[in-house]
Amino acid sequence: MILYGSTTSPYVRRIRILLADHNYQFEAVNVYEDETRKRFAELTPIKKLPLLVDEGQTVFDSHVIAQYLLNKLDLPQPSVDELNLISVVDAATDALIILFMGERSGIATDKNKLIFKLQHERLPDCLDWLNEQAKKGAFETLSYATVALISLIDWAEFRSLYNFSQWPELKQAVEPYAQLPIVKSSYPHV
Ligand SMILES: N[C@@H](CCC(=O)N[C@@H](CS)C(=O)NCC(=O)O)C(=O)O
Repeated sequence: MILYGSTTSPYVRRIRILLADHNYQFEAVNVYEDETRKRFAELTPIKKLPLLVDEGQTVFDSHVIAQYLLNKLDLPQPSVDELNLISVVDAATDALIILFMGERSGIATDKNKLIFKLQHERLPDCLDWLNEQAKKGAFETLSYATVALISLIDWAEFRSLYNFSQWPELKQAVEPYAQLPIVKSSYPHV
């Protein structure tokens, strides 16, 4: 099993945590480097990380990879409520990726541009909703939704993209997992 990824991507980290106790090969790919992207394009037209190749089966997208692995490892599939949590974490993660890419492209990412305005509005709305779910105990086990939340918060803080202090229950929800070996060893780094 080969996981193509990076040591910073929040989507890749979800899969690394899911595969914590399993044998696999990790292939680091810098998708923003032209030559590497060209070679990566031979494996995937999407050219996004993560990508999994297992016994000749190529799997695109972290969600499909997660589903594939849960099946393969005989683990329970997430409930609709859990999938909703994941969708909202995704929306916040994607919003921050868009802002990050805007900054990396040298574009002002303030609310004067519709694309960035939408992300600036979406982020607090998603975090408010997740914070309410956290109060109801939604992240009390290390489910895949919790893994997604950990990956989002750590990545956003690592990249200095967002301050989560307005959402204390979210910070508290991920705190109990911070010292787990796989959570520590997969913490984003360049
Ligand atoms: N929906 C995708 C999102 C993956 C994603 O956005 N990956 C980023 C890294 S965090 C990427 O590869 N970006 C490269 C690009 O946009 O060209 C998934 O869940 O796998």
